[in-house]
Amino acid sequence: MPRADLVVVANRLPVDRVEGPDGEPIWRRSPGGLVTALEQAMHSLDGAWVGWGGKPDLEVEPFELDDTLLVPVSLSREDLRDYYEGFSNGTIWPLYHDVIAAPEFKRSWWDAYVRVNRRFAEAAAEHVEDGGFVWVQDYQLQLVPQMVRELRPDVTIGYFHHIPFPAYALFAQLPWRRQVLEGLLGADVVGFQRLADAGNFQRSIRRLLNYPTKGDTVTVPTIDDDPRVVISKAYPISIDANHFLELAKRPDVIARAQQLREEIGSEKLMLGVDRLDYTKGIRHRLKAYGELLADGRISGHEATLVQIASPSRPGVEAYQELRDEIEMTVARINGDYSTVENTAIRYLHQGYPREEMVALYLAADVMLVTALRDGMNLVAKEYVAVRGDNTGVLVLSEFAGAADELGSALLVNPHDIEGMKDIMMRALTMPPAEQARRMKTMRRKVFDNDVEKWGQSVLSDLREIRARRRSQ
Ligand code: GDG
Repeated sequence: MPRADLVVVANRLPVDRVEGPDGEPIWRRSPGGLVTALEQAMHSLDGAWVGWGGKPDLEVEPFELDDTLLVPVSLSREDLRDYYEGFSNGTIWPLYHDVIAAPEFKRSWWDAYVRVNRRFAEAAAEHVEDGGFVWVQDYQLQLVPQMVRELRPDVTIGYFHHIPFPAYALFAQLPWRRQVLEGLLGADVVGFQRLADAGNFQRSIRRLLNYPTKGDTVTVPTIDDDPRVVISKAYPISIDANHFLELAKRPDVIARAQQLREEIGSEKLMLGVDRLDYTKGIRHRLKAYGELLADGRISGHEATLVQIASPSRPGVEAYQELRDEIEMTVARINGDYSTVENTAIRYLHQGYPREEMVALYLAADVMLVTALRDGMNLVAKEYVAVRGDNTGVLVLSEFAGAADELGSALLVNPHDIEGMKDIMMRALTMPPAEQARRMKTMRRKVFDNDVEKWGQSVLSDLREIRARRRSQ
């Protein structure tokens, strides 16, 4: 059985199964932020990745791709319904995003979550070297750290939580709240996006488990009376800023940005890029823009809104309802305020290649990130990274993790529609000198703290823990 020094465990493998040139299925890399973050570590350490292959009932043996061992975990249609769409996206996602949508608590979903988490944990335990590292990613796998610890007490375990961790009063609703905390505390390092998330986690531990916490640490009692110290702190995730800047310098991307501007034709372009998700505040953004048009403060010719809403979780009911609502609102606003020559809102329910996204970022005078709650929000950082000439305005929700680092954006409370309208007007009329001053500060933050640094800081804490343990 092939084994690796570092095993990353994530819901999805970083590859897609597609049809090859002769019609046979092949694997193609689907590089996302996480892959980039871990690339260096994976190569220096000899890495493996455990995750679902993207198709139900796919039974495939572990295989090598670009020096990484990929270990597919098989999920049936029922697993996907109950563990993924059910417990992960119908219970945990809304509960952890401040119950913007109502979480459903179903025992059959929980049972599937336990069963599937065990499958991921077993695959990780089977493929990690003696004394190696296992690094678990995100809310779909909160029980995996504890399960791996039981199977392989010799390994050092990290967990990173990409979404918010809610306040105690909300977390306390979860019928399986103790099991989830114990699951996470199986890790040696539990990482969060914001300091506030780590604080919420520690408060829940004190209230529900009565374990002491101090600074970045939680002390977990053990039966042999040799308490284990778990680190829980913020490691704000980021992007590969240089990669985005490189794309933004490509002549074809620059030409595409100019073409977009010319064809759209309005004086100013405001842009929103989100997965179609109720946490992203798309409805609030549309409402504010629609009211600015209705009040006569702007016309569609003066400021167009381009909204990319990439398709997401179509199997979950709340997402189907949200899509209907957004599309109705867009149609109403366009019906009332577009002209034959000019469309007020260009709404696109499609996914695009990264080059097209960067061209849009370059074309946009104002980027609207108005999430009601968001772990970090990488779109905000991507916009900042590509603005090499220091022009452009970022409007950023104070409820997105990115607001902790990007305080020089125009911060908004997306629930305050009047406030948001004023901020949009301010963004549209901001003098170039102020744009440059704000953009420079934000760009420094994003380039100084890129995703490689994020990966390194988690891994260096894991290495330190392993070294300490070995010397004991
Ligand atoms: C979760 C947390 C946290 C979107 N549409 C297209 C496309 N994208 C890319 C963006 C960006 C990424 O997807 C979205 O990242 P976000 O951070 O905005 O949001 P989530 O998907 O909700 O991610 C979030 C993140 O995990 C990381 O920890 O920041 O808070 O919710 O990179 O550019 N990319 C392409 N075409 C699209 O149509 N190519």
